[in-house]
Amino acid sequence: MIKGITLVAPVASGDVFDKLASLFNALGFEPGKGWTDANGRGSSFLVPLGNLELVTGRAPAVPPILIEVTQLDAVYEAVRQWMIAHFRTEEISTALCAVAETHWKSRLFTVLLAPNLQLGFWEANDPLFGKPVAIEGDLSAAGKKFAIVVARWNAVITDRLLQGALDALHRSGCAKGDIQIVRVPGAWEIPSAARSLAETKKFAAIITLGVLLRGETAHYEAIYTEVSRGIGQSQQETGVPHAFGVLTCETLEQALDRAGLKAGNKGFEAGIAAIEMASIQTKIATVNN
Ligand code: DLZ
Repeated sequence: MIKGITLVAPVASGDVFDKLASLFNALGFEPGKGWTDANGRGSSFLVPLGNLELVTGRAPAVPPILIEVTQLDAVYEAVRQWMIAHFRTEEISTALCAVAETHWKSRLFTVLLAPNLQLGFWEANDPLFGKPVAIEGDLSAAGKKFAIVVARWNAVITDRLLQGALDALHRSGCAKGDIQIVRVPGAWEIPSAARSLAETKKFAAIITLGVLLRGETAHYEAIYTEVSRGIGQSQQETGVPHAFGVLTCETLEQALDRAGLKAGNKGFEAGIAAIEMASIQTKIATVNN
């Protein structure tokens, strides 16, 4: 199955290589694995979407590496500032082209960062073009407060879920001081703590994390039903989004797989869901009738 696409861009010298890595980090690219061996180095930068575009006939006059962004003017300014720090003034005027309209309903600017390494940054004039109009949540957690309720029972797994949820919040811009973690004895106690937190109205969303193991939990079905009902009810009655990260598994191994081994980290997924729902709530609240 296809997993992703990698464009390999040779860079002439180690010095330029380091400078470019600093620029891409500053622009907010997520760092990939990278490598070093006796013959060279590689730095990789991850983006949320890849797009392999085959072209026939006259190729459009754009660099082979095109980076789609939001807030093109802010990206232009960030690149310009970076170039002021790393290039001579006369070099900048030829390497960095101004933002201009394209013939494909978008705006674009190009920058020649090194010989054979020209990038184009672009933004569609209508980002919703071709998409049904819908309210969608942003994945930015900056400036919002989140609460995490995590059960101590099966802590070897819930600790991993907690790390996943924190990873999601931090990577999305949430400040450390804006996260309130509450540890409760077991899954049974999650709903009441979640509700108390939600009722304070201080949090944009609540993330609930726990693990119920069928083989080891007496009245498993009854407990699970109550926990999920309680979390759902708290969400509905307080209007504060609650992300559901309570695992229900047959075995410990299955739970470990869902806490960062073979099947992703459900804590991370709950964190992302909370961030998205917090944003959706804000947008819905500002919809004009
Ligand atoms: C008692 C119990 C059992 C048997 N199993 C679990 C479990 O698998 N996961 C979990 O989070 N908690 C479990 N608990 C603890 C209860 O959730 C609760 O904390 C205690 O019954 C005290 O009210």
